[in-house]
Amino acid sequence: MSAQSLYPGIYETDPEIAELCALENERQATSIRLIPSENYVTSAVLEATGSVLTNKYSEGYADKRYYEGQAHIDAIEKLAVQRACALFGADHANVQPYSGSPANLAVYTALLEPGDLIMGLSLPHGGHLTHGWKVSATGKFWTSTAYEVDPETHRLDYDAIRKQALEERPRMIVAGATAYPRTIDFSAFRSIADEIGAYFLADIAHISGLVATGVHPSPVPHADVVSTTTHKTLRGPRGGMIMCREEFAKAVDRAVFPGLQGGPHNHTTAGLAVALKEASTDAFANYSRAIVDNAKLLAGALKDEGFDLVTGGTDNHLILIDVVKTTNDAVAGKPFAKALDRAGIVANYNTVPFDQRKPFNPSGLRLGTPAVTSRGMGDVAMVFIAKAMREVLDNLENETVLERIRNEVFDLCKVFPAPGL
Ligand code: DSN
Repeated sequence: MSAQSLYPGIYETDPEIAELCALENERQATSIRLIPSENYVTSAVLEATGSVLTNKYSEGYADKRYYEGQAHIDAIEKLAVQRACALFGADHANVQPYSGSPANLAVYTALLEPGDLIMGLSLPHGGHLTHGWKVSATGKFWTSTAYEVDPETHRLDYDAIRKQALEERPRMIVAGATAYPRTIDFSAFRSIADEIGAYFLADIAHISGLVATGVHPSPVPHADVVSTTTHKTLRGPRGGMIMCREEFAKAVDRAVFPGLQGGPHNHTTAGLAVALKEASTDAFANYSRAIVDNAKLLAGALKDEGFDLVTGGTDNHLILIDVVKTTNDAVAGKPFAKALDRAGIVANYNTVPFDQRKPFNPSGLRLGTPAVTSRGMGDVAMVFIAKAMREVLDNLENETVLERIRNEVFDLCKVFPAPGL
């Protein structure tokens, strides 16, 4: 569709931006999106995020605002909070964080003193910048130490984490990951935190949709605080959310506003409320199960094609390929990701545990199934993807082969239209 028909309002004012939006729409419609942190929101979520709510300032919380005219905004935020608490079984939810990084910053601001020790999963082992990594503000304003995955299995080793925690005595232990393909045992983290009197934060950004539907065990009964983004497996708008026990509610709310943020993005809050309603349906529970089924199918098909997978497979939505190991050192993650992109398959290069290479040109490739599952793709598509990825790996510089695969991807995408586009 033309930019003019897709975005008539933008087109009238700014055809250049309308064209770029239309091109992005086309790219999302016609490529296989395997970045595990991305998804397609529904038209309902899109409408909410594009609504007039973007016009309103609402510093404060429902019934306690610093601006007038909040009748409808308060109702929307209350619904989002109620739906979050009901869906996750949480005492309290703050739906105002602008995204996952501000959410984590707010948790540390709420519960820690500057300089306190945070212990999170090492970034190159699958953690996140905001779990105390040194280049992040969370590693500058607080001190930090990182636990790693087991050198043999590449899985979390709870005995080793416990031993390190007893030695280093962090004030907060963080569980959660951006590149860990296995189930996380949140109760084990709770026991470790209890032994040393530490707070326990579970960052479920990647898996919150799976947690909401019981497809991954929930940290809510175990963690003091649970943070998440809202746009990954949860399939909501770009945003963040914090859930916590009642005893931490005031501190968390104060840290978000006025501690770190100004007015909440009300259009995002409305989109989140809609997404949380969608996530409470049977259809969404089926969708979550299908994400994991597809990930397991894709992992099996990739192994059949000779790919080396970190931990040998997956329990969740995410797969990490060791490209360097797969190719006996011939190809790294970045050139593979770039060739895949030219063939219409979009993933991202990523470190693998104990990577000998630098993060900007690492050994691995990270992929996931939330977005393709939103399109309704299943077993046949997963086998197609694995075979196509093998062909790309064997033909990195062969533009004729990449172009043929690009056309096959295009045809497959036509059979599985993406929601919201
Ligand atoms: N950028 C997100 C991801 O891709 O996992 C984490 O913040």
